[in-house]
Amino acid sequence: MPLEELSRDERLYRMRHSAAHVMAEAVLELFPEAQFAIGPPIDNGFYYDFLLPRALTPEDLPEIEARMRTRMKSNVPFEHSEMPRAEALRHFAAQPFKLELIEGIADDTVSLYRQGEFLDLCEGPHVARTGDVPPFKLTSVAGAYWRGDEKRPMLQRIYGALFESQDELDDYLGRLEEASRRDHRKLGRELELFTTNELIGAGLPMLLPKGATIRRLLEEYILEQERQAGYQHVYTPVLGKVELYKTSGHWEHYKDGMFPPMQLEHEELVLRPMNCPHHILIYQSTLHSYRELPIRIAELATMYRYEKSGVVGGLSRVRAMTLNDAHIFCTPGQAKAEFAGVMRMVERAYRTLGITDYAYRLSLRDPDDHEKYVQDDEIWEVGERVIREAMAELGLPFYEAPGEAAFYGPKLDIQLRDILGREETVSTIQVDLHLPKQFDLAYIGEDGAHHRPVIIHRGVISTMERMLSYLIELYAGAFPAWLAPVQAMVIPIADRHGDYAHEVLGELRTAGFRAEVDARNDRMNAKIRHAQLQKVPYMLVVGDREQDARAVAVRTRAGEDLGTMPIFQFIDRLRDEVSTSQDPEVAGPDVGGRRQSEGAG
Ligand code: TSB
Ligand code: ZN
Repeated sequence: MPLEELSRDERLYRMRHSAAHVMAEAVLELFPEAQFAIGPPIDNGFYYDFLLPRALTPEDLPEIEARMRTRMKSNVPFEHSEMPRAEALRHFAAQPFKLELIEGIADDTVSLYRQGEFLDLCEGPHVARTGDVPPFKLTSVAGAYWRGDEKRPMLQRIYGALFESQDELDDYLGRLEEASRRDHRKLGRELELFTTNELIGAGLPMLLPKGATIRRLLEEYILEQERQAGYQHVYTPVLGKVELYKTSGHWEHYKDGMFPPMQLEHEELVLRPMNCPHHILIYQSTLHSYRELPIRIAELATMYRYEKSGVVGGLSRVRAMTLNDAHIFCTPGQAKAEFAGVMRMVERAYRTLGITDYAYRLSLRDPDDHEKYVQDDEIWEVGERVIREAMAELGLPFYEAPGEAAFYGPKLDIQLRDILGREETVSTIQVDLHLPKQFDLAYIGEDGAHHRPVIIHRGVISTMERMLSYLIELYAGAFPAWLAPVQAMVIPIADRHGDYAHEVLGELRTAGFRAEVDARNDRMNAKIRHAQLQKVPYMLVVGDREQDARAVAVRTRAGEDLGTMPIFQFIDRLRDEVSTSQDPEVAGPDVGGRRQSEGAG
């Protein structure tokens, strides 16, 4: 079928897939001893995995690209053929990955595609000729395990971007560049927010003082929101006996996500992968009447998950994490209203944090996956109904994702999108009828009999780690004043202004602000530049005139000159800005220069 008659997605699929083949041909030309694995089309482009005699550097990419362009100019056809298995095994004798793929094919013949001299194992489809491949660019190289299995060889994956028009490609490459400018791992280093150490291990980052300040502010914010909404905060240990997780079902359904147990005298302990069992046992420690419900047990709770080493990195996916967690124990009749209450807290938090690009996802079980999900149709049906009805009443749109539920029940996940449109689950609200059964939970109803409560699990601002990573990228490190680790940098013009600079610092700190003095022996302009690079919202320059007038000359990190003002006036201004950002509802839109949002789904 001619390309024009296909849908855009089908065209791009063929073009990207074809580009991957051409790339494999070019790489094999450059490294005749290379072993090649698989090369599918993906969102925005394509990749191919190789085992190469040396590590590629970014400088290799233009060379590979040039060879690809030569192949495309030659405009040879992509030709489909079938080959008997035995012959294919001979043809790919020097290509162990291909041999493994052929072993996995049940048919007597295998499907192949050829362009020029290059033959690849492939089901197709492709474009007609190599000249039909539109504008592309090789963008990066990353490590990837063969078949995603960390016990198998680590290969080098070359990524390419490919679109139908140069404009689309340029637009994407621009966003890619912006994404790397905002990369929280890079900014985390530059702005001294967090660090990692091999001696500690993968997925176990440490927050430096500045990152810790932001985390503390997030924690204070959410704890206060929860207090106002009637949550009760507890502290519970990060360990529990294996029996606890056997009772909850984690042992059966979530073991792959847990650290192995520790044998201790007569006990076997595990690091908890979730906090629910602890909160459940707190609920169960006394008998509750329907009059007390809902009971909302909350904790900034640390938990540990065994995430594969290949997927951890930075702060967004870690092995030790602290969740803004709560478990709401309520009657079945209260579940919908509690769900809606959580949703309102999420929306308010997003407005305060400036988060606008997100979608709602109803995460359902995969009915065929008996290992991952508890088998009890009623649990799933009731939970799902609560979420659907609550979302309908709230008038919020959502999409559905089978196979993304928790093992104990369906979830409403809030999917945040980054600048490249990549989604990540941040907030989550889950309706659970399974754990109440497992722990035989009860409350005394109006009729004096025992009834089973429902549990709503929820994380509003998610794990501190994931939220921090998201916010670093959202703001490209330039946090709004209320979240900035250093809100103002006092810059003395000369040594003789040092004492006054420290007086200003004292005033700011007494007023509750986070400030520093840049007392380094450097020129004023260099210090301003340094504070700008550190993304400090305000720079307060002090010289003779400011000292005499007990004033500060205020500049913003954006380069704006706000003029000279008395110290107390600056303090008032900052106080206003901070309080309006933390309570956007009261302030109304566009106060204090913050970005305001209406959080559309
Ligand atoms: C909400 N038991 C529930 C809780 O009561 C629970 O643990 N749900 S969860 O498994 O979905 O995790 C809650 C949130 O933690 C997720 O929505 C996600 O935003 C965040 N999270 C999960 N795994 C990681 C990880 N490896 N690193 C950072 N954050 C994570
Ligand atoms: Zn939970």
